[in-house]
Amino acid sequence: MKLYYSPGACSLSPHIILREVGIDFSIERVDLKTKTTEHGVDFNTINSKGQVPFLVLDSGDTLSEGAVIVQYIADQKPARNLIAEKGTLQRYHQLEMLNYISTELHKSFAPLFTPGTPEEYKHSVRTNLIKKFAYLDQILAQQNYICGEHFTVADAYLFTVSGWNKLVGIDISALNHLQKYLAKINQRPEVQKALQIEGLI
Ligand SMILES: N[C@@H](CCC(=O)N[C@@H](CS)C(=O)NCC(=O)O)C(=O)O
Repeated sequence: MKLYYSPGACSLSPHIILREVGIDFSIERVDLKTKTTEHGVDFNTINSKGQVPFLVLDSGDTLSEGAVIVQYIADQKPARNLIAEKGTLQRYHQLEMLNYISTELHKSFAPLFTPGTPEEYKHSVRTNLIKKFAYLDQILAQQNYICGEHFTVADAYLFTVSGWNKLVGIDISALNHLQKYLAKINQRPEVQKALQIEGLI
């Protein structure tokens, strides 16, 4: 399969999960400003949403939406335990967290990356995001990973969006449990490889 990505964007989450499951895959970088892939193809002709992540399966079928892509990838190698078995309550709790990260965190960052967003609005967005990260910090005070005691797809997604804080002037340094957790995720060999390949370290 092939993942279209942009360095440090939300596509880092499925990139990490592809590495963690140890599946055969390739990646192709997309310049989101020009909507051109590294091979010079108009990305809109590949994904009419014009967004990463975008996964092309070996069958030619495609998947978009990061929170869904990571489920698909994790389900290819259930033994890796990156997502709970289908139909279990644990699985729904993990989906609950993926959805929270997607709707309450990921999309809230958008105005902070958009040129021309009024400063007053940015201030309220930052305040709102700090509250959401503080909520997650409290969860991480009780457990080692965001969905329990082992690494799951939700951790790759939370690690990815948490990395945007420093880019948009949000200070989460006081959230000690979150800080400790992010340092732990950052040390995972496959996370380090994904960061290196995307040119982020
Ligand atoms: N709903 C999509 C949103 C993906 C998304 O926001 N991708 C961003 C990068 S983090 C992007 O491609 N932005 C360029 C654009 O929207 O034109 C998902 O959850 O995967």
